[in-house]
Amino acid sequence: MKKIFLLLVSVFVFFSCTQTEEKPDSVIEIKVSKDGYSPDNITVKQGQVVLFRITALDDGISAGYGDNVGHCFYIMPPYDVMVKNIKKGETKEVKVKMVFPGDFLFTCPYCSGIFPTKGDLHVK
Ligand SMILES: [Cu+2]
Repeated sequence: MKKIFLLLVSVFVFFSCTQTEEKPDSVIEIKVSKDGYSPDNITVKQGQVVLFRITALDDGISAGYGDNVGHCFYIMPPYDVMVKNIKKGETKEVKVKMVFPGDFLFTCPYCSGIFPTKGDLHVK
């Protein structure tokens, strides 16, 4: 039982260490709208700290889901980085340490079922 707890704690620490306050090595500007993300194909170097700056050009599905407005920038696990509620004209930032190599999807959980708000992130 104790082992399982320790495993869960270490998994949590492991996952949450991708978001960082370290100085970024590079900055990537992304626009998101009903037409999707631009760029929607991004390659970064493993081990670098990347500052993602995401600007919403529209409000997406807008007032459909209560407090959920605008678009999101969600990098799927193991990164599991979520930037929520980026409203039209707004820019939000997140710094991510690119610890895991491979190909990952980023998406907007609010509207990716309706609009092509999906992109590929390659960590090499
Ligand atoms: Cu969206």
